[in-house]
Amino acid sequence: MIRKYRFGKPIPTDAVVKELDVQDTLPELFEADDKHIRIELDKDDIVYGLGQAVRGLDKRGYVYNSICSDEFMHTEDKTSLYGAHNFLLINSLDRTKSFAIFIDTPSELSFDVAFTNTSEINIDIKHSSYDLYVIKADSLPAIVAEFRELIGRSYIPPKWAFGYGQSRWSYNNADEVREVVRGHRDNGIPLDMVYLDIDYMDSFKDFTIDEEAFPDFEEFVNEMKSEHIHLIPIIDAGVKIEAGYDVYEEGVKEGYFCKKADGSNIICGVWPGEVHFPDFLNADARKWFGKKYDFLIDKGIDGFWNDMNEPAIFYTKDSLDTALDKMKTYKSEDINIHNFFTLKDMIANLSNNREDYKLFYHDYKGERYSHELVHNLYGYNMTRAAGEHFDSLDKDILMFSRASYIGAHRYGGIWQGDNHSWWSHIKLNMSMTMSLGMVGFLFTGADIGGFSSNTSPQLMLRWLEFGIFTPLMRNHSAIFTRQQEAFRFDNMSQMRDIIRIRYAMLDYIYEQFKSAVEANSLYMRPLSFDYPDDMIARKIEDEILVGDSIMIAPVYEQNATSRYVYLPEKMKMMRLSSPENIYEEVLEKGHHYIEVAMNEVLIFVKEGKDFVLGEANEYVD
Ligand code: MIG
Repeated sequence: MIRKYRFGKPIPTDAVVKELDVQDTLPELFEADDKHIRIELDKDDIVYGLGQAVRGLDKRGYVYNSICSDEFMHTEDKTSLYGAHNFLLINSLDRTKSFAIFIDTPSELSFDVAFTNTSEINIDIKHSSYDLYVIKADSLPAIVAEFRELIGRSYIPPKWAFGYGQSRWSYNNADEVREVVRGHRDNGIPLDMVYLDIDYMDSFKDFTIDEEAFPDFEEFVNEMKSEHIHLIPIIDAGVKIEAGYDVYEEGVKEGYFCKKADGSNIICGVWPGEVHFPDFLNADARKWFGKKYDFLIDKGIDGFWNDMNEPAIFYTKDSLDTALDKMKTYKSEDINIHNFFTLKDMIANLSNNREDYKLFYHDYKGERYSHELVHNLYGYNMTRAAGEHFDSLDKDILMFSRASYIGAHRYGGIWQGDNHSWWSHIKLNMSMTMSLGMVGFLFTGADIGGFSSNTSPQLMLRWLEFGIFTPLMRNHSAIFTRQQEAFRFDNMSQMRDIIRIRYAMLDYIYEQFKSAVEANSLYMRPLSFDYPDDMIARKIEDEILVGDSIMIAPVYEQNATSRYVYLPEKMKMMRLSSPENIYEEVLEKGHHYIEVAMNEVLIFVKEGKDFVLGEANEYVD
């Protein structure tokens, strides 16, 4: 049962797809007003939720901020990442008391989840006005299903998008891409996608191609198709300011860019240099931008990733000008330790400065809103621009994005952003994938091997051993880091065998993913969902149920060759080092300490459930 409460005059978000009557009596344990919600927690309550956020699966014990942020250091002290997913699911020991809440507001809010007070959740809604949904049902899966029904069906990508993808920021030309494809094909490493980062564009302009680096792009797309490779180009939010560039000129002419109070288009700095930001909240601008993807679709492209859409702002022209003027005054001053830091901070604070969100406006549903008030809807509506256009075509197109709000899950997936080549980020990938499913983002995955920092052969291998189960399976790394394509490592043949396991499981993964979408259930979920009365299973965060039949227990510690596994019921353990090398053993319910050699994956099959491996092809289609 879902109950809706309204505080103030909320700005619509289009997150939910169902109209509900507004109630007036809040449930027990709740206190709420325009700016604040307080919920009492029992000492044994587990608090799931928040989709994309740092720390473990149980969010209890920290404070999180819902404000879409270009955050490239996913350390434990961070309070926000790229998405705003205002959903909490309280798992109570007394099953009948479990419930979930969704706070629907496009502006910033903070969740103090038993951080200040150990037995309370305190939520501060910065700009007041919101819809509160309270969802009750008799089990965790039923609560999630009701919520997901409220927010609408999740996006399903084409089947080939469940294959393996290779990406890197700095595939600089067609020959480098060819080398990557050869490296996989020659070594029998399955591959379906190669991603193109901003390097393929002409001067980082959306919907252009660097003709020197990628001569005859259409022909190249075809060549790749003949190798069964889909090229997946990136699209950034900002549009370069450049006379003669059609996207820029049309946007200016039609008034589709975000404006300052004086009516001029705001000028910001991102990769292309100075840009304008399309007003994705404006339905006409959305339609216009969506059609622009045809430039690449007409050349045979059938997948995209949308980036920098929090939006990420390196600087605004105004703030940079002010800083440059201020710099001049420093020239005539003695620099001492105090003004040195003021100077240093002044430059550092130019990037992703929240004050800048007050400087521009959106034309949204017939009203003008300060960006600050609708910030969390920006990335969502960029995904929607693409998704709505793709829906109008008779083609299956892969789409995933960086920034998001609940609702965007109907138009595309998300990847988990700029993680690091750290062991702790395998763990973060595990918990985030489960939390994201709860809020509808079933199609998700992290940069396997880690985006920033240098990966190691072992980290890469272990990460793949988990990554073969995530819906989006993409190896991606940053420019200037160690090359991390599987074929570059001396343990390449082990990586190949692990990736081949993914392909042998492909039908299982695809079918289970689709049925999770249809049933509004979780493709990846914690044990507590299936074993609610098992007090040990309830607290376990590093074993994951994947689809109906299996449970996994990934290794995420350096040099570990064994790990603790709790079995909530008798299961068949499969220990695989390739689709052909499988050792099987039936293990009893209870505590186990299990060996997992560096090149092995553990899969536990539930009793009475089917799990069959198919053939491991080198590509899906
Ligand atoms: O400021 O396009 O998260 O995946 O490789 C960095 C370059 C911009 C951030 C994305 C990352 C991508 C990178 N982008």
